[in-house]
Amino acid sequence: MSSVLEKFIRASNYLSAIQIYLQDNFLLEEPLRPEHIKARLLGHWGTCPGINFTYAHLNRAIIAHDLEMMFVLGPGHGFPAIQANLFLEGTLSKYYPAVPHTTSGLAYMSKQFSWPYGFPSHSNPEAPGVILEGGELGYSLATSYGAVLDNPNLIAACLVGDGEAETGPTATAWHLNKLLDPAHNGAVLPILHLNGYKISGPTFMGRMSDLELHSLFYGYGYEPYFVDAYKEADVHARMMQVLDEAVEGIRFTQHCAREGTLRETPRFPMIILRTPKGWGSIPELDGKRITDNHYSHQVIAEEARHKEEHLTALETWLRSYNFKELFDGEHFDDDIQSLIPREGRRMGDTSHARGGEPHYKPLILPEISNYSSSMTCDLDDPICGTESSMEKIGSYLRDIMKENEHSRNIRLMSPDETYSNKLHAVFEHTKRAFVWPHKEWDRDLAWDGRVLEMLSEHSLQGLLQGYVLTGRHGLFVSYEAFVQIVASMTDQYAKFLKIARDVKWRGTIASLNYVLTSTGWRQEHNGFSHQNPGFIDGVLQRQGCFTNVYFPADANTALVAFQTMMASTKEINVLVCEKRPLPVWRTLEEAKQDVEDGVAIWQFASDEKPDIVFSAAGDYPTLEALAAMSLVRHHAPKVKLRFVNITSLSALGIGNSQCRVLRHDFEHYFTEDKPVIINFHGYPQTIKQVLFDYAVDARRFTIHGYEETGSTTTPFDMMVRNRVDRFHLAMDAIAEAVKLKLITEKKGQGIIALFKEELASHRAYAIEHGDDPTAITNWVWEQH
Ligand SMILES: Cc1ncc(C[n+]2csc(CCOP(=O)(O)OP(=O)(O)O)c2C)c(N)n1
Ligand SMILES: [Mg+2]
Repeated sequence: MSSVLEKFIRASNYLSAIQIYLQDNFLLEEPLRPEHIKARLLGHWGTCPGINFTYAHLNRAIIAHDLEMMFVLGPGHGFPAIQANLFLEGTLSKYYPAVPHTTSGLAYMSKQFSWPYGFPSHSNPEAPGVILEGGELGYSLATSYGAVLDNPNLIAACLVGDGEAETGPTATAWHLNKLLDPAHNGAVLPILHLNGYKISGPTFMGRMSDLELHSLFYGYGYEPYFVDAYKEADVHARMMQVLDEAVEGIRFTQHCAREGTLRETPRFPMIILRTPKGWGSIPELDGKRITDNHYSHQVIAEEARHKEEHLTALETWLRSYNFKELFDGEHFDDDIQSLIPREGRRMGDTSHARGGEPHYKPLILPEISNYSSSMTCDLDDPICGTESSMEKIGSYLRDIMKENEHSRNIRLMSPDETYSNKLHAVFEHTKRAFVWPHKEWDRDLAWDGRVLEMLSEHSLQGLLQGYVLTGRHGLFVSYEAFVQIVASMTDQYAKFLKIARDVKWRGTIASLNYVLTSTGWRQEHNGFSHQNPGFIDGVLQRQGCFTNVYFPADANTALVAFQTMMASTKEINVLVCEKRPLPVWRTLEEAKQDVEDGVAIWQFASDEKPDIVFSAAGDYPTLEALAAMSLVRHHAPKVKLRFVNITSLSALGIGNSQCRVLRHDFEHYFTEDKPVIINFHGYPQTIKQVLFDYAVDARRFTIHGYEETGSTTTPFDMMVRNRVDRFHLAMDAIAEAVKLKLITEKKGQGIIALFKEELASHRAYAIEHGDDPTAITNWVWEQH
């Protein structure tokens, strides 16, 4: 068997290498000449031999044990190796008929690699079997754990680079075994690839001894198996033995868990694979050690087009694979063919990586009319008590989980905040997954729980990506300020999604949904560090109509927006709402319309033919804007006002990406020429950039928002300091009324002086009593 594996790996190494170098003479039928070499040599060689070694051995194990396996590659720069294996197993030809399993296909694949308008240099959504680009390193392990959740028969073989293993996200993801109940989930087989180097130096783990590594990973709860290409007389025999034992170990643990006889903490295997970086290529060049050194990371013999010595080294290396012996121009050697798993079992062709049927099923979503706020009032009286958006979402989520229990296809990810973010209703139905020892006094823990809590936003994001990309549903609930930790992961996911949306054979997947709560406006008790609305900016920067940010003003609207997000597909959605009870302004029917349109004139607060328009996005900003309107109406009753609520923004502007265009013209809401005072949940710049495409005369817009001013203070003072409070907004309106000659300058100055006094007395009260005056906290809307 070793010789069979050796042939397969020889073929995949050759196919990987020629992608990086050759634009002609692909089978080396002639002596290698400079013109056969690409003008720009772009790609990464060093990692490929270890990937090829692993892939071939996994193929053998798949066939021997009839495994349902997917391959998740951490160092996505090793894409030539992935592509070579997709070619060998026939998957590339299946998805890309332009690349037949012949010399012409091989030539096409080689030439088009890292070529303008050809194949990218890194793993990418256009490649079958891929659910992670691995351009930004660190996410393979968490993504793999996400993929195997609720997929009891799936094994995700995850190759982690030793450089990648130095990243924070990877370091924390080793702990994800503690969330994985073997009775109901599949398994991750981590393969830590110690090729000893990253781009330009040694890796820490590469220089750790076997004892140190064993202690570390045993401590994390794994059973480490070593495969050391430096030491083994027959490294293939060793890898086969290790893989067989690993598969048996996984199956035994799963079997015991599934028949109810597993009593102790499960311990899954992992493989620590030591290989020389650039294994089997050019030993030395220009007096430098290339193989088994960081110099093999990218392109080696990079001057092959210009320097005789490099060309010769390259040719000697490529010919060392003796590819002709393995491929006759039409067919691969029988031994190679024998290592290709049967249809349906090939890693590149795994249905799990495609979304759609049979893995994706839309959620059964309960009818939201059952969750209407306890309305005691009719439409003329819009204040129908107060309610917490998050508690309402919690009840709804509990029922979604109930309704879909038989499908086991929804998960909640939260960094230790399910209770504090008021989603505790879900614990009436499910628990928090926790497989390591429990204490009697622990609450809401179970081996099998739909809620995944871990104080690692990176791990949760990776889990969610893996879960969603394999056809299931989930949401990530976070403190608003700390979701920034994964902003870059979200960007990377958005890039993947942008391309994946246009790949025909990628089926439906659910949207990636975030709920951001414990928002900055009510983090006055935790202070400045907890005040950061910046995550939405990155999301709104994503070009294309697949990102939405919802700012529900009340609990009814939050519920409608939440349902919309959970029903949507192939998008990234962010819902921003507070967890404390706030006034309910909208009936469910109105809320539905607001969410559908993304923007609405709230009639109950609006006059005919307004002189000034107030607008707000967000729950507290809406409350303050409405309170400001009351102040203006009280002090300057002749000034006519309108209130426009902005329920969502997308990369396209106001409204969600489903709307694409507003139901009415921009001017229908914001008038043609009246002053508009906007109170925004996030940074004022965010709304300014959105307005750029609409507003002909930007000078009529005044924007209030988070001005990066915060501290430990009272809730109202938090808003005053950022000028999003009712008095600052009302002062702006009074100043506008003076400019419009609706009130005299003297009257205006008098009102503004009064508001300033109010602010000063509020401040004095807060300093004396440590709280806001009840006139502020108990304010309710009175219909004018
Ligand atoms: C988060 C992140 N930081 C930096 C880089 C730049 N980079 C690309 S490859 C690489 C080295 C990777 O080393 P390793 O994981 O050991 O991969 P391999 O040796 O298998 O090529 C680095 C630092 C990156 N891609 N992602
Ligand atoms: Mg490495």
